[in-house]
Amino acid sequence: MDLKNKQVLVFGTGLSGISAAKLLEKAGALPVLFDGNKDLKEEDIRGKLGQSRAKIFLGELPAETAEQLSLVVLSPGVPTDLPMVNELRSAGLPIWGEIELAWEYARGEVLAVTGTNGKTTTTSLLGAIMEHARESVFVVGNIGIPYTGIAMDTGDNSVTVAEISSFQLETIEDFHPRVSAILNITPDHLNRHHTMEEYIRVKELITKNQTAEDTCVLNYEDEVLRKFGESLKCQVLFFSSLRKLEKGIYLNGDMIEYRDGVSTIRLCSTKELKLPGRHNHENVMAAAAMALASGVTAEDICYVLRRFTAVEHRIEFVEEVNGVAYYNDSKGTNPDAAIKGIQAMDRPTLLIGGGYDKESDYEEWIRSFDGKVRYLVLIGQTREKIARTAEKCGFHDVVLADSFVEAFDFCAANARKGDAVLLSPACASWGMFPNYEVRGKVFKDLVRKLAADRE
Ligand code: UMA
Repeated sequence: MDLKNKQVLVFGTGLSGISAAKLLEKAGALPVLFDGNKDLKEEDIRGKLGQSRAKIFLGELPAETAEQLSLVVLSPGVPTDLPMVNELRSAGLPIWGEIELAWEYARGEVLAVTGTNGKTTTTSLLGAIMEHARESVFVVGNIGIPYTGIAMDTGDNSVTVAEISSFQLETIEDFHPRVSAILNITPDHLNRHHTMEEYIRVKELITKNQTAEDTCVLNYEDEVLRKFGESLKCQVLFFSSLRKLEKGIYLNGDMIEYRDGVSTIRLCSTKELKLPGRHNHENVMAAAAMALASGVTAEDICYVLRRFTAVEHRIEFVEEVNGVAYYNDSKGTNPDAAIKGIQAMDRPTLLIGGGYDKESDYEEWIRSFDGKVRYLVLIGQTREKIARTAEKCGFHDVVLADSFVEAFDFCAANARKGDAVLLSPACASWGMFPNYEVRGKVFKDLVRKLAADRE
């Protein structure tokens, strides 16, 4: 689409919106930034934009401005069924997201990762493998680096490794990864997608434009994905942590093996990895499968697998203070991710949970405590809902805290030598923090302050 001198609405002025507006300006378009939050300050937004001709509207978009638009670019956090978005769509405007906008200007090969959990670890690991094996590599997307920010810097030899959320997939049109992966699909973001069927449909959109020359990597142990694999036009590479596959990548005891249907290549042992837990072994297999599909040698893949360490905020060991180990799993933003957080603990745990309500069901999470949780300390909008579920499941050691600091202080005061304190909230941070990264950083700062005070 030729956007020269065209007015393009950028909906949302967060990370995504600012980056999209900058790209549009470089492309010669005239961005019109809009944010529903009327309390934002125009000068703050201008400060982030730098030199810019962009118009900015907060709270309301004048009808005469809407009439002059040629395209709408939604930030991922903006629901696609918002009344204002529906009106713009009904007026005949194409509704893109940041991924589609970036794709319009990007070159080279894209390797795209989605799934409910494990996306960030898999994307970072795959990024590290590609950086080891190829010259021009970019790691972008939901990971916190907008794809639009680097799209124009990519060349024909570039590889872009992208973490793509369901929010971002909803608005793709022509986005076409050479290799895609869907790691797993468990309930999340149901307040946005409304039904599980719709959430699955959106996740599967990652393969929408893939052809027989492309590859999709899928988790064989996820029934929905196993079935989905049968319907795909592109090549499918399965991974499994539970069984040997005739074709695909799997665990044979501790050994990660790849079988192309004829011969078997032994990659490396899980004992050599620095990423703990079965879920991480699945992430490793998915990243290795994607790298193999894009032509990286097994030797190069293994070199990186043996050296790669955990991603920040994902079951991240912070420090031991007075014999208590503190873990930051702020990225445990849904029950399934938080189950992996508690499963990774090997000692009595004081668990901080709760936050923004995404209409999740917390029963399975509480049932996964397995006698390990000494106290569940709850914060945020969901605290009463989770406390009721805990009660129903027969788990009574629940404490309600009025603030994040209060929750932390309770844990620090009540943890015994040999315990763990784990922040793994099963909820998004919104309402208390701008994002999970800030929540994790606040937690780590509190741990470090505690350590300094005890010295
Ligand atoms: N806004 C409106 N109306 C709305 C909703 C939001 O005007 O109905 C405005 C807000 O007032 C705010 C702006 O939109 O000013 C925020 O936009 P955003 O929520 O899309 O956030 P960004 O800062 O632009 O970050 C987005 C992603 N955020 C979300 O998907 C919620 C980031 O993913 C992503 O890293 C970034 O773009 C770059 O691509 C974060 C995330 O939480 C990590 N993702 C979810 C997750 O991982 O579970 C999907």
